[in-house]
Amino acid sequence: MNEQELMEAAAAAIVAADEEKAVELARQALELGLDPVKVINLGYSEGMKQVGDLFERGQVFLPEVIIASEAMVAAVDILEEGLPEAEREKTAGIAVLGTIEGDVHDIGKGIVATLLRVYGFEVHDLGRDVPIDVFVAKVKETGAHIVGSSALMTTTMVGQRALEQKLKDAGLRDKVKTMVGGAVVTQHWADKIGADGYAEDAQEAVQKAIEIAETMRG
Ligand code: B1M
Repeated sequence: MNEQELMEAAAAAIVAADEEKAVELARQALELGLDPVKVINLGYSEGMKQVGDLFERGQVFLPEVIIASEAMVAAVDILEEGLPEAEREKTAGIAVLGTIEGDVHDIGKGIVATLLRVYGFEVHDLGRDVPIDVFVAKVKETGAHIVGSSALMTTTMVGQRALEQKLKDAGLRDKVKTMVGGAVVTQHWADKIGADGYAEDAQEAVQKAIEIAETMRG
């Protein structure tokens, strides 16, 4: 099986909500020496997108989406074993991350957290459905350079704007940079709410975070 075939099979395994196959393909990808991040982005995530489209069209239902996402999590767990060891010296910067209040989608945010750790960030992952005040309190407590929020729904992305405001209210907005992401979020939205960074996928999120952290060190 070549790289392209594996990507397609990985996407198909997610659409079929076939955890066993998804895991087997993740192991195969590592054996073939493929880039785990590329396999996640172009294989498994592509499958999740297709599941989302089928769900929107009423062709699959919530229980199937749940099983598909469990298959994705299991495959990502395997692929993460193929990532280089997280840098022991957490010198790249401090990042607070979470999925915004009212939103339980946390697979993508988890991948972003893992990659940031791999690239030497000290990451405080607050989990999902995180109240805005909890983000603000964690930024204050840790002296974070970056606070990143993930939103997957049009109803929850407004929380990212609320976060900008609450950071201002707490007098922290000039001390911390903000990053936003998640399926419904765009560069346009980031600009509109005054976020400092936006990334479409986890790899881009790391690049942006590194750039942002560098500007903060001066
Ligand atoms: Co739901 N869901 N879901 N769901 N779900 C979506 C988001 C939806 C688009 C599906 C659809 O209708 N097409 C839709 C939202 C519609 C909208 O608002 N526009 C939707 C809905 C409606 C819902 C419910 C309301 C359904 C219901 O109950 N009737 C409900 C919400 C409950 C709630 O949150 N309050 C719900 C529930 C669920 C499950 C629990 C079943 C499950 C989530 C499991 C979990 O996360 N633990 C689920 C899933 C799996 C999806 C889809 C199918 C896939 C999401 C995913 O994991 N993608 C999704 C469809 C879609 O996204 N097209 C959908 C893979 C993941 C790797 O990608 O998270 O985008 P993503 O992360 C990427 C990038 O976005 C980026 O990097 C990641 C890796 O490359 N990124 C960042 C993410 N965060 C970042 C942060 C950054 C930078 C980059 O900086 C800080």
